[in-house]
Amino acid sequence: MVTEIKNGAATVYGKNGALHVEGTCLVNKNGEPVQLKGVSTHNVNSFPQYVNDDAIEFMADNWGMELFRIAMYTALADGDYGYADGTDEHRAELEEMIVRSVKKCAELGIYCMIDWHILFDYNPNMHKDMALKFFDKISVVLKDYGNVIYEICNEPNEDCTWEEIKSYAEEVIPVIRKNVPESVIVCGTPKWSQDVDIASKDPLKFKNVLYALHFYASTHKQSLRDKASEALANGIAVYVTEYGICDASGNGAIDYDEVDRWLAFLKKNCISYSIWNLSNKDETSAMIAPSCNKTTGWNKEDLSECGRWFTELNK
Ligand code: IDC
Repeated sequence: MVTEIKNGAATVYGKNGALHVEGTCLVNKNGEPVQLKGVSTHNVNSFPQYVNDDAIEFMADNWGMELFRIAMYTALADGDYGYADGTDEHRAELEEMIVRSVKKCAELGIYCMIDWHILFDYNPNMHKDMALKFFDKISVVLKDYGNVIYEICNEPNEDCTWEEIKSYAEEVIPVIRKNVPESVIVCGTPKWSQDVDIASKDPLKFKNVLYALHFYASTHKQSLRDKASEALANGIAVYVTEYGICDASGNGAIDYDEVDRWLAFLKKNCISYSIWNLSNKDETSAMIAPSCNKTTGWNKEDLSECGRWFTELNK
């Protein structure tokens, strides 16, 4: 089902197979720690053109992309409806996009993350019924794809508490696990997925779960790494499903020194990470230059500063 060899060499999936969590680490089929280098789309309602087979293949072959994260906003954002507040027709298109992408990633031997991207809907319980239906439906269709990671709520925020997130997760996780018992699942944490320390004091009672930690290097620094260290010391596994090298608005200046500190921290703790974002929006975090309309096959000149940094990044 998933390609293990491509062009004569083992793919990232071929080397690692279906993943699971041991202690604070995401590990491969042999129990060895893995650290996946991922790329996150922007909101796929707004930038669907980048979710195409050629682009996925291009990034896997040329950018060292090992995981493709599909950021599916659930509620209205930037003028575009999300999965939960859009139409049935729109939902069907998004589901088709996800299934197609997972299959393409499988064919390339890379991983794919399905991100239920709550943001303006700051409490996952707001669209819980829709989430339960979505994850049930999609996990049945994708049950034989061991390269899928489920991210059940991107960034709870405002006054949403860990107790509220936990109760949501306790309903959503069993729905996925009924269809895919060994699935790897990432759960968001309070305050835009920063309060992993709070989650670690009252963790979920499921195996193969990681907790989302999001950082934007010009905004989030040592104090956020301290929270992550506390969470790890308390025994939970952390996944940086999204990060930026600029500030938390997705724009502003790049802080390379802080980025280096973060990457060293992630490496030391074997934490996987996906960069925000694959689009040509006129903002620092977008990897494609605003003037470039190509949707695959980008040259160096087609990329923004962030895009060039990422494509030259070696683990
Ligand atoms: C930002 C986008 C920006 C968009 C905004 C609202 O970069 O173009 O206008 O969302 O849709 C997050 C979120 C992610 C944000 C990103 C940067 O998960 O959706 O994207 N960010 O602000 N958390 C922290 C930062």
